[in-house]
Parts: sequence; structure tokens; C-alpha cells
Amino acid sequence: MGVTTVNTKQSFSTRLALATALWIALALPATATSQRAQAQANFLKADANQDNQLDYAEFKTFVNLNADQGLGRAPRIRRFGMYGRAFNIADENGDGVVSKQEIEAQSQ
Ligand SMILES: [Ca+2]
Ligand SMILES: [Ca+2]
Repeated sequence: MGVTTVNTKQSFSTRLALATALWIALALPATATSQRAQAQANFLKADANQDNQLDYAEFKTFVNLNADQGLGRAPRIRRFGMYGRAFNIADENGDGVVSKQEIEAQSQ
């Protein structure tokens, strides 16, 4: 009897540990932090002339990279070809380029 009780407890805590590990594994890729890190990496990749701002052509590259990874609204922007609209929204101060700060403001 005593042994059975111990075994039951162990298997319960093992299952709990497994469930927790699985939950963490599933939850992690979807966190805002990792999405933001991916978007930042994509920003650097898309910024062809490395001036820390995206012109329209660079912005399209940025959206396509994000869409490949399913980040935010990028897959929808690509599917509907709404690059121009997204660019105008992202370019808050209307200077014709999208800065890192403007991208950050978008992703919040
Ligand atoms: Ca640039
Ligand atoms: Ca701007």
C-alpha cells in the first residue's frame, strides 16, 4: 500500500513536470520578446544601405522576411499586397522612410 501511494505521487509529479516543460516549449516561440528579436534581425537584413531606416523597397523586403516567419501582420500585408498602405502607416512622421523607432512603435 505504502509503495503504491509513493508511485502514484511520483507519476503525478512526473506528469506535472512534463506538462510544464511542454507548456514552456510551446509558449516560448510565441512570446513577444522573441518576435521582436526576429523583427529586429529582419530589419537589419532588409536595411540594404545600413542607414538604420527602411525606404519603400527595403520595407517590402522587411515585410516579406517577417511574413516568412509569420510575424505580426506581415503575412496578411503580403497576401493582400498592402505594402504601400502598411508603409504609410508605419512612416508616422511622413518623411518617406521608416525608422527603427517607427517599427518599434508599430509592434507595440
Ligand atoms: Ca536603409
Ligand atoms: Ca519616418
